[in-house]
Amino acid sequence: MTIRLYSYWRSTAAYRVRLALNLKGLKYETRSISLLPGNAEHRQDAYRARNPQMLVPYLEDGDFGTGQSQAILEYLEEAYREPSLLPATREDRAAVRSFCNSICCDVHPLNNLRVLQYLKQEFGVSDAQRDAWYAHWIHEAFRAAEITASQNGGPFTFGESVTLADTCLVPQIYNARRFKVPLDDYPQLVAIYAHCGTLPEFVAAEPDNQPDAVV
Ligand SMILES: N[C@@H](CCC(=O)N[C@@H](CS)C(=O)NCC(=O)O)C(=O)O
Repeated sequence: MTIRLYSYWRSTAAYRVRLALNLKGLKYETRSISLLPGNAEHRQDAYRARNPQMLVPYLEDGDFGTGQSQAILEYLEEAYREPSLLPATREDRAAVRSFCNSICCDVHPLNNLRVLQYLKQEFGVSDAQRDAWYAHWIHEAFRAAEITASQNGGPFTFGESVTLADTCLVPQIYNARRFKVPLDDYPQLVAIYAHCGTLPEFVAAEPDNQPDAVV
């Protein structure tokens, strides 16, 4: 069965899915969907017919398809169990999912492209105000993430094993760096990011290494 990922190189949500696919050793085809204002392929009929939510990522696995990165990550975890990206006990799995939600539900929706564009277009905020908004929500989440990750000791967010938490954290750090948010207060998160950056599965998922990257 062919696995196909509708993706955009700079999308943090698509980056999470690329990481999970790579960590599970799954081969997949990339279909690039440009989010650039001039193109906005995600808003065009062809893509909308596939994903009415008009967001990337969207995953197809044979005849099955779904959007929403968290649903995709959970689907991959159930469909391709080994290697698992969740811990063995339900308590530990809850902790990983809680961490993932703190990034994917509490930060990303406030900081994604359409929200930042809306702030500018509808409320006329300046670039500096937009960037302050962005940084505020990063700091809110990263303060807590730093505590959790420090308690777990590294090299990954939950200790010795890579989990879904890393597939959510690493793209959000990439994005925070893109927006030049100072990360000095988060040495453990930065160390995890650096460690993950040495692993081929993470390198292959990096935005700059995607077929549609503009670098
Ligand atoms: N909750 C969704 C969020 C997806 C999302 O916001 N994707 C962004 C890119 S990271 C997007 O498609 N943005 C298009 C837009 O904002 O118009 C998920 O986790 O998949």
